[in-house]
Amino acid sequence: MSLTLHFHPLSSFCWKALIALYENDIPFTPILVNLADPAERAALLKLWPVGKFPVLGDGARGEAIPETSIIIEYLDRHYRGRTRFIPDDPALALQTRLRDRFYDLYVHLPMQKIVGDRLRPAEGKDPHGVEEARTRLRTSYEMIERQMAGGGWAAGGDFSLADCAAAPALFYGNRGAARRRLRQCQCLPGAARGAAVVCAGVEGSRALVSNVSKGGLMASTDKENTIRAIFAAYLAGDRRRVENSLSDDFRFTSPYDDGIDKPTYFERCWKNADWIERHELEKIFVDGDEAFVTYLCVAKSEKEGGGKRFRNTEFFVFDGDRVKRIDVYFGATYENGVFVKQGET
Ligand SMILES: N[C@@H](CCC(=O)N[C@@H](CS)C(=O)NCC(=O)O)C(=O)O
Repeated sequence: MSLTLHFHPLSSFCWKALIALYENDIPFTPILVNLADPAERAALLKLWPVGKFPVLGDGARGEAIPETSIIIEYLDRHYRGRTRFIPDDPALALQTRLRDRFYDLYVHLPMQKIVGDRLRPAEGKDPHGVEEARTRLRTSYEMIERQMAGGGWAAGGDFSLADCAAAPALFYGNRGAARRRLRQCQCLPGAARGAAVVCAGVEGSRALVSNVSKGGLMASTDKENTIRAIFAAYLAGDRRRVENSLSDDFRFTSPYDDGIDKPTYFERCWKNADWIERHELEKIFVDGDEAFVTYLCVAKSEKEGGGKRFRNTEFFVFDGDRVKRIDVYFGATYENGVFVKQGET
């Protein structure tokens, strides 16, 4: 089998395709596409001139398949596994496709509109479009609340294409149905649960799933999401996204940096993050415009100092949707589980 998935780890539509691949344990090679890189963008446009990911490549059949719903139906047809994404029954199949369209068009896209607008610079915001998206989402959530009142999956009896669409779309939601839906994912046996964990894990966000499923204020979740998005963007080398999340009068303080400004921060601190395996965001406490984050940073084992782990705490101050201050407090360092005293690394 020679499947490739052209994707980006921050793309929620890519999670939809990943859920289907993991759900049925279909082997594939992930190809990370950095749209800021002209060569990588050109390669994606060659596969799908619309320029959206994910795109599934199938070397064995010589095909490139865009659009998540089509990718998942393609997998269901050509790489069938224990879970059927589209039921054989024609009426159920229609219902499944309808729910898939519903989650993509009326939950996922408005959610992206709202989240995307937060990352835009002040002069590029679209309040009218965001208001429309909020209205659309409200209607959709009400429909989901009604539909999910009796439990079950997004299109009825079994996990399907509709659930692959629903999970990333609801991931950012903070409403009853979303919470129930995520809780339900966490209680699943076997493969489908794996799929739900993939949805949460792609961005290293299992904690967010449990926070969302515990409820919490929308405003806190928004700030929390911004913090998570900044960490994920840092790891993905997405400088533009980080820049857009920081206010122009941003200040950064650490044991090495005394209140440095935004340009100095990028000059000094914007390093290649390819030595980092992951940030495990262990705790995020949001209180109004302020937040504390404690995380474990794990280095890639093949890099110099491999396997190194250390824990930092960062204090965030927000100005509206953007971060205007970060203070970093360094924590303990461990190598192979053994405490390493400062000054010895
Ligand atoms: N309808 C498409 C939507 C895909 C989509 O919107 N992908 C986003 C990432 S979540 C994308 O490619 N954004 C890059 C861009 O628009 O330039 C699908 O289901 O695959």
